[in-house]
Amino acid sequence: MFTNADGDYVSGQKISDLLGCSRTAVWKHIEELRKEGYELEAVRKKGYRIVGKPNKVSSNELLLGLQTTKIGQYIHYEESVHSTQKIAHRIAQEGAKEGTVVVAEEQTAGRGRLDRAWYSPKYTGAWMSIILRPSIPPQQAPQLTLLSAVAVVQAIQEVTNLSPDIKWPNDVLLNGKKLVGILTEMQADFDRIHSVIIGIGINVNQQETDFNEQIKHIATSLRIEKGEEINRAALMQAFFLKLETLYEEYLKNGFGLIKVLWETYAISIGKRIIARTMTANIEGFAKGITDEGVLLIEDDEGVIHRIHSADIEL
Ligand code: BT5
Repeated sequence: MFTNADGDYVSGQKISDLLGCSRTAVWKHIEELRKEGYELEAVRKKGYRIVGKPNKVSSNELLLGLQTTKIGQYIHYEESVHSTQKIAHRIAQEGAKEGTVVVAEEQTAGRGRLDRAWYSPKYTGAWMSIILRPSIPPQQAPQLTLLSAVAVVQAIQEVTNLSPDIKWPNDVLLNGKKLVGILTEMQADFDRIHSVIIGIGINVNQQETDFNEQIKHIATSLRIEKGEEINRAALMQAFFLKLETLYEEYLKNGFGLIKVLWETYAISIGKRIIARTMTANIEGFAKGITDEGVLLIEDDEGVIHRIHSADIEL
C-alpha cells in the first residue's frame, strides 16, 4: 500500500479496512516495519507515509513488485550468516519449494569453489542461494551454472546498462575484473537430482577501499564501474525474472538457446587459454562448449581436451 501511495499518506482506517484487521494490529505492523528500518511518519487525521527505506534486501523489499511466479516467491532472509549455501542445503533437505531464495546482508564464511573464500561484506552485495528442482540427469547440472551466468549478465545490462563478460565456467567480469561468482552445488542420487543450489555473489555497492588486499586487484563492483549506487533489491528482482524466463525455456526446449546466448557473452572462447584443472594445466585454443557445457580445448598437437572444471587464464 505504501509503495502504491508513492510517498502520500495512507490512513490507518484505510489500512485496517483493506487488510481486514483492527487499528491496533495496523499499529503493530507499522512498528514491525520500523524495526526493519523503514522510517514512517505518522500525522493525525492523515495517516502514515514512508519517508525512508532501509538499505536492505529483506523479504519485504524483494517481494514488493516482484514479477516472477516461482523464483523469489519464497525468501529466507537473514542479516548475517556463515554462508547462504549452507542454509539453502539445509532447507532444501527439509523440503523447501523450488524457487526459494536464501538471502543475507553479510556472509562471514562465504564460499567459492574448492572451499575458497568469497568475500561478502555487509549491505554492499547480492549474496544469495537459489533452490531449483529440475528433472534432468545429474550430469547436466553444470548447464545451470552457464544459464545463471546468462541471467545475471542480462539483469546487470537491464538495470545498469553495463555489459559484463562471462569467463567459463562461472565468472562474470567487467573490464577484466571479477564482478560476480557463481557456485552450483547439488543434492542428488546417482541418477536423480533432489535439488540444485545456485549460489550467486554480485559485488554491487562496494567502493575500492572495501576490498581487501587479496582481491583488490582482481575484483570490481557495479558501483565502481558505473560511478553511482545501485538498488540491490531492484537488481535481484531483475535477476529472478531473467533466471525464471531462461529456466523455463531450458526445461521446455533444452540447452540450445541458452548455449547460443552464453556464447555471445563469453570471452574465453576462440582464444588461446590455459585451463588449470585439479590434475594438469592444459594450454591451447578454446574451441567452444559442448551441449553439456563442457569446455573444449585443442592443444598444439591437435588433441581435443574436454574440461569439466578448471580455472581459466586468458
Ligand atoms: C566463485 O568461486 O566465484 C563462486 C562464488 C560464489 C559466492 C556465492 S555468494 C552466495 C553463495 N553463498 C556462498 O557461500 N557462496 C555463494 P571461485 O571461482 O572459486 O572464486 C573464488 C575466488 O574469487 C577467491 O579465491 C578470490 O580470489 C576471489 N574473490 C573472493 N571474494 C570475491 C569478491 N567479493 N569479488 C571478487 N572476487 C572475489
